[in-house]
Amino acid sequence: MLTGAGISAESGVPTFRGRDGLSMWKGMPFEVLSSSRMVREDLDEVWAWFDFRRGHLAECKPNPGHIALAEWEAKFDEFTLVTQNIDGLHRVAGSFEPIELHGNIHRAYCVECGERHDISGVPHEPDICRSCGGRLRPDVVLFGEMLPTGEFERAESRARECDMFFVVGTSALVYPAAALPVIAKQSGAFLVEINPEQTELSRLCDLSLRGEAGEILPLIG
Ligand code: BV8
Ligand code: ZN
Repeated sequence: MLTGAGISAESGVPTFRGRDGLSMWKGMPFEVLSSSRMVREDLDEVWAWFDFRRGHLAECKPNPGHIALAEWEAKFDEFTLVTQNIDGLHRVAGSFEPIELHGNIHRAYCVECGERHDISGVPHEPDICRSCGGRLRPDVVLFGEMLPTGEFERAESRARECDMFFVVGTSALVYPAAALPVIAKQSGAFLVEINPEQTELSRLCDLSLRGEAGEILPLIG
């Protein structure tokens, strides 16, 4: 499974590029706000953007789509959940150790020593690093940044081995995550897309289920 912002849409988490998308904030496109350059140039603004999103997320709960995937994990011997989402809702729904390619908005790390901190429940920029007093930044992969070492490689090897690959709620525009369904298909997997809209991937899919993840996933499992 590869999931994107669309699987959290029914939980009230705005997607990035859809109609209701959170593609702009304070007049800046999110690709600019969520970038390594912004962390270097204006970390205060990055925290304002992430604190705003964390505040909204505090009201969001997993939906039947997240819950169905947590149940699939228990049902199938071989099952891997890879997500581009940073909202942590797969974990709340009961998915065990999803591969979070883009990090997690409820964690931060120190810009000096790299120490990770859990910031769930901390509504604003957390205090200084408990180890070295350095400043923290969101533990999220921003545009122009490398993915967490080993995570993409783990996801890629599972994509090469799987019989079926589901791509749920993603516009498939962001790399290297968007390469995973292509790798799976090229390795012989049956590729299924679940998305109310057509995407870049649709023509490659063996099956495209046009609808909402929260409705379709509980019907399949
Ligand atoms: C990197 C965290 C290597 C931050 C995110 C030109 C060509 C190709 C690539 C590039 C390029 N220029 C730059 C790049 C690289 C860039 C990239 O891919 N850019 C794109 C925009 C072209 N990638 C990177 O920078 C990556 N790093 O390449 O490093 C490197 C590094 C240094 C030096 C050299 C090389 C890092 C990418 C990670 C960026 N971080 N998120 C944050 O959240 O603030 S990405 C961001 O987009 C989110 O994580 C999100 O998950 C992701 C993808 O978006 P989607 O999940 O697909 O969401 P979207 O809104 O787009 O679509 C929602 C879909 O759901 C829609 O299709 C909709 O129809 C559907 N939907 C709606 N409702 C439902 C639904 N589906 C089902 N049910 C519903 N109810
Ligand atoms: Zn530190």
